Amino acid sequence: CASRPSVTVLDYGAGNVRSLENALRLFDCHIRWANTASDISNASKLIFPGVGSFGAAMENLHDRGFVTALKRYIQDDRPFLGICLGLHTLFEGSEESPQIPGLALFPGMVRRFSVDHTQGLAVPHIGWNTVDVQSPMPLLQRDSNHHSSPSRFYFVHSYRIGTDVLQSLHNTNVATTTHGEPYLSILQRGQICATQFHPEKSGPDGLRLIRNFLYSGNPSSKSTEPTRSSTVTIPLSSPAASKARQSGLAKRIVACLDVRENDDGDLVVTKGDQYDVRHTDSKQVRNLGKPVELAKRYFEEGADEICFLNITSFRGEPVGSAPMIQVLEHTSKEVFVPLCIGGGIRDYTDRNGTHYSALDVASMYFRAGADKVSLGSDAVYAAERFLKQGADGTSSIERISYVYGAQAVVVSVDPQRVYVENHSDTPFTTVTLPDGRVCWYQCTVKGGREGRNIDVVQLVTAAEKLGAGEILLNSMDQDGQNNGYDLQLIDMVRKAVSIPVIASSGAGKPQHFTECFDATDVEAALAAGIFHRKEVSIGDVKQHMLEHGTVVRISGS
Ligand code: 1PR
Repeated sequence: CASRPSVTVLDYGAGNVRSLENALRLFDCHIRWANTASDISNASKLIFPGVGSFGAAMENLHDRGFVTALKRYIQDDRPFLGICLGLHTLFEGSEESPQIPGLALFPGMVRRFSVDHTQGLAVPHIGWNTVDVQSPMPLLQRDSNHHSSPSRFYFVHSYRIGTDVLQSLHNTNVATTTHGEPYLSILQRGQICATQFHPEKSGPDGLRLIRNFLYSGNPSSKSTEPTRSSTVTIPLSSPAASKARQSGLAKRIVACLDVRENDDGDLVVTKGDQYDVRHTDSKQVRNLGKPVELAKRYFEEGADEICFLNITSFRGEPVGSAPMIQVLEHTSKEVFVPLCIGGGIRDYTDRNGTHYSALDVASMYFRAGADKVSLGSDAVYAAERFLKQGADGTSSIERISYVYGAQAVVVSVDPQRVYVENHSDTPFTTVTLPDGRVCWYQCTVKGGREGRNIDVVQLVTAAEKLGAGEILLNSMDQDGQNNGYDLQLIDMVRKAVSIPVIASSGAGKPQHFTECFDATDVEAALAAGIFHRKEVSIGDVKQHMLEHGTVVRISGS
């Protein structure tokens, strides 16, 4: 029908465009995929979702003969939305790939953040941040103005368009975001729009921006407001609430779903107690629900990220019967916040003798809707090799990071405490626990079943050097204990790397989250058991964060 918008998506195959496709389907959009240059020339609206590295994106555009048609389309001021790299490639070039020029439709270079964790500013910049709109921005139009929280969008990048470039942008509307320094987060000149953040992963605020782009020019047929996540109810006038709504990067709350087959062969969400997922009496695998249903509930409750961990994949073939592929495909249809998938991402050969590299496995997950992949055991092996012989470009971390970008690679750490009498009893990095005991943290593989001769600091520093973009820091000792996070472990890791850290294991009540953020300044905190057992909701945690004055994303309000 006439009012049904038609849009062409320029997919160059290096990232997760499934969530963009799913977002477009929400608005009853007619989607075309650009396969030839004429598909671009004939587009009525064009979206360029860019994930991965600048060089890979530009090389792909050249290889497919898209550059001339794309430049012509934009120079003719036709409806265009660039996302993340789709913004960067509009400029002259990027420090990320210095030898490869961009489209040079706007003056200036994209540069790496000049901040680091010593200022409490991890790079990549991952998470939910606000935008400071400097001039009218139809893209951000809201249906009603009663909203109380600033819109927050999901950013995941290490390179940005800084103030040096902003000053040379004429007759262009801009919005900026600050991560230690202000940088360009929305550009709009005529019908050319581009965002540094991922609107397709930014919940209701992001879906609203996509809708505004689709219906720009015929607002009369604009579809309804996108799905609203539940919001916490707290008097907005309270000093704490107004502080928590301040601009800047919010602390992320991640819901984690440990997934495995139970003894009847059904894929269930389970939960370990110090990594033991079987009930003490019945020995049955704990069954706390179905993966897609729980993920949807957590999205609606306001989770900032969903993490699936396929916890027995080290045994069989991680992608053999592809159960997790289907979980991702179904989840990404209705969950519009970042999805991380871990478990079994490594080189392997299936029962027919077909070889899959870790990059092949990761690519299957990205195509199915994952935004990040998490490496556990394989990251330990990669770190052990790195400590022995340095980096040689062959590790799974290096190979996935090169193609999809550091921000797409998470290293999941499964440490167990090893107690010693004195700090001098071991060469590994030790801490003193609140009860006075001294321990170091041994890395394990195979779901905690095998201890390795490497400690957590060695693993996370090697992982960062190999190109990982984030650390998921579990604790076997605290897993499922509900008495709080291992603050000594988390603080030690936070200080050891400059990439974001997600604290995991042990949350029992909302106060444990703010205790962790206050004591360690990590970017995110993860929980599983209290959410699955409905002892605490994500809304409860965010309400407490608001009252505590911790910067938090309140979605949809
Ligand atoms: O080694 O690359 O195949 O990855 C395996 C992945 O599965 C790793 O990320 C590893 O952490 C995870 N895993 C393996 N076995 C288990 C187990 O529980 N038996 N899950 C497991 C580890 C960590 C969190 C957990 C938090 C929060 N679970 O998922 O939920 O501790 O729980 P809580 O809030 O209830 O305390 P590879």
